Amino acid sequence: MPQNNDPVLDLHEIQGDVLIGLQKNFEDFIFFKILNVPAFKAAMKQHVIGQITTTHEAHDRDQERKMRGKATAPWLGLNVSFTKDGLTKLLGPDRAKLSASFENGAEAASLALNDPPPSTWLSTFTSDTVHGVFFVTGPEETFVTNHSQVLLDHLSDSVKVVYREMGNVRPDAEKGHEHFGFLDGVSQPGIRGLTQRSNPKLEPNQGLSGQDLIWPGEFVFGYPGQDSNDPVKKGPPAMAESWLRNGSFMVFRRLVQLVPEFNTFIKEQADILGTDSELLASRMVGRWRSGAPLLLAPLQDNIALGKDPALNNDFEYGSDPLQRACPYAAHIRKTNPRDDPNQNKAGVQTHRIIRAGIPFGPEVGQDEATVTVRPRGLMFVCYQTSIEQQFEFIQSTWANNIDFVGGKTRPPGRGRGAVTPHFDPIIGQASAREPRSMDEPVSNYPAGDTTSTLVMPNPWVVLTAAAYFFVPSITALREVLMT
Ligand code: N7H
Repeated sequence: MPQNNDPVLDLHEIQGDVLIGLQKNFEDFIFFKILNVPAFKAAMKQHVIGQITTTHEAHDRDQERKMRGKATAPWLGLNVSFTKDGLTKLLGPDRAKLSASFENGAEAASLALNDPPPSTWLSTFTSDTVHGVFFVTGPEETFVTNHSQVLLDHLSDSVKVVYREMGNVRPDAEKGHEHFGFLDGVSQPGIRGLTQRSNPKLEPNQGLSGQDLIWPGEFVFGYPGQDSNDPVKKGPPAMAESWLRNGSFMVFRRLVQLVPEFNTFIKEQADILGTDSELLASRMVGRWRSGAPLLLAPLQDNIALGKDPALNNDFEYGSDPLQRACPYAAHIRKTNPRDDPNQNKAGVQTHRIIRAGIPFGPEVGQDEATVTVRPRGLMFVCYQTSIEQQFEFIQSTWANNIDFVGGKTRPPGRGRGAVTPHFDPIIGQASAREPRSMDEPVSNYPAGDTTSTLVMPNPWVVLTAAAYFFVPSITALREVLMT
């Protein structure tokens, strides 16, 4: 809750998935096209807007769950957002344009992001214009599908469902882990005005230890963002028309994960490189499967550390200048280089995102020892106020850029040449699908002298659908979009 000079957020206005995340074991993604605008607007006003889960509700539910250790009710979550074509459908062709990336859309961005071409994406997803998406979430699948059906009944033939898919958290001990087996949702930016400080006196600029507090304008329109020269100070709010206030941009990417192929590759390469396969996989991610960061557990997993939110983000990269603990190319070091001495920390804080994805697809079956038979992966969702400076920047300027993070040299005795970290091995994409590399897969912790390279002929994360959305505030829905 707000302290000191924190901004006051309109929690009743911001949709619940943006800053907190809807509580979800199952999430129905309903991508729709609007067929009848007046009927759609009438149904939204009469039946849907009042049901949308706000940040206030999502926050209360989270607090309740933390206090009791479990949910008190089968919580239903509902959010809605619109593509550029959806906004044009609702506001007319003369509507004011939002940012260039949003207006150009994910298909146009695919070339610059080295994505597989849209012609290879799921044909149902690309079969018609997507105007918007509903997220319907809950604790059980039938609960969610029943509520989705009520929603679709209300909207009746004012919409056509273009594509629909159910995301589901993984079962039992794998709950919270993505399909490669790593704990997900560990590092999220803290939000000034929302995230509670665990140690306000000693760490006034952190939520939990190591969780930097970020000004909310990085994620929601209408509030101050980060100052790009000072990691603590507020900067200007993202420029926006007044009706965008309390809204956000959402990036959706359906990422297939080739799990048997990933596991087979890791085992083979560990043998070839003479290293442990679990250590190799962790060096590609930057954390062990438990969530324990390599910066704090460089050589073996520490399960207690992995699951402790008070500890599992309490690290920076300044203490690891030679990538001995964690490779420069590791997924979490590429996508958030934190205080890396070759970066300006304040600048890094202007490229943060809030992630809110969920896995999709079944567990790996016995018939899938080496090759994927049934698709599975991540319904990746992230929130920001600049798609250019946040999601796209992370993907193209950091993950896909073989020279990032730059300015590194080998330790004395191993040559003085510059280090090329190469690709983020998890999400980095090469322009012509050529094999990707990663520097220093073999650990040199605490003082080894091995120069090694991992060559990855094929990606294990494959984009199969993508779209950019605007997530309006409750008032914008009522007073601007549905009038
Ligand atoms: Fe990543 N993975 O299993 O390897 N991610 N990610 N991601 N990711 C993170 O901190 C993964 C993807 C970020 O602040 C963890 O929650 C997989 C995209 C960022 O320290 C794990 C896929 C983008 C962070 C994974 C995938 C990002 C992060 C560690 C795709 C943006 C936080 C747990 C299938 C372009 C970094 C955690 C920080 C963490 C995995 C996608 C970004 C385990 C499998 C597309 C910013």
